[in-house]
Amino acid sequence: MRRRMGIVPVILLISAALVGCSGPAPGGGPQNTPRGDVIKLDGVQIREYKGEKLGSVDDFRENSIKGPQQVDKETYRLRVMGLVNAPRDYTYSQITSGHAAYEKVVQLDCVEGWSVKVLWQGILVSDLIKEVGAKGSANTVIFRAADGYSTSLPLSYIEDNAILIAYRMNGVTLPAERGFPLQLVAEDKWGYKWAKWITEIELSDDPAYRGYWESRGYSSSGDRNKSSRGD
Ligand SMILES: Nc1nc2c(c(=O)[nH]1)N[C@H]1C(S)=C(S)[C@@H](COP(=O)(O)O)O[C@H]1N2
Ligand SMILES: [Mo]
Repeated sequence: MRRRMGIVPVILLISAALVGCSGPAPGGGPQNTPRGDVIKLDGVQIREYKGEKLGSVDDFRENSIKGPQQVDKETYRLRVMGLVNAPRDYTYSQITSGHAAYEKVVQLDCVEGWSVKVLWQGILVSDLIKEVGAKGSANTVIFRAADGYSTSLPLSYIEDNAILIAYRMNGVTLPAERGFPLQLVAEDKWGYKWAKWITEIELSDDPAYRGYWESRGYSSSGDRNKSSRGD
């Protein structure tokens, strides 16, 4: 399951899209994309998985509300709190080394009309929730991020679909542009549910909570087989 890369002394410089932020659609500003910016990776990406071709780290468009966040691995903490028995702060290595690792090929679809499918590697959000012990009244999981972004999903969706919080994609550590240290792999949901740079997971009893794009008119369910507007 787990792919250990060790320390790879090669730094791959890959060109990436540099995109203006805060457009009118989730991640949807004008794409003036002056290519030529680079994303540094700590290894060579896996580009095929069980016979299926994968997209690349630099196929995603960087159009986050405040641009890429630089999170310090040493001081980083992931707080899991809210309606739980024992709130906890996790260090980066407690997340990446202290839990069972899983991997899945999942496609992210942004409402702007672009999609990328890659291999995500990480841990189950529900494993963290088990550790802190959700109270019976908890039914909603709110994700907050280093840039002030937030989004939420039903607790049942997180548990029933073995939803991952990823620290690697295509076998390399998530770069800052892709949400280092952690991005939610919200499969079957529009891209705006895929919180990057996650710093806090709150267990809540408020299914009506609306995150950044949800409070700006985007669907709270965020199902990618439905319109991204409404509900
Ligand atoms: N913290 C944070 N997470 C975020 C966003 C953001 O602005 N801030 N944008 C979302 C949107 S709209 C999309 S489509 C995906 C895109 O991921 P990418 O920027 O890696 O392409 O991130 C999502 N996660
Ligand atoms: Mo998006």
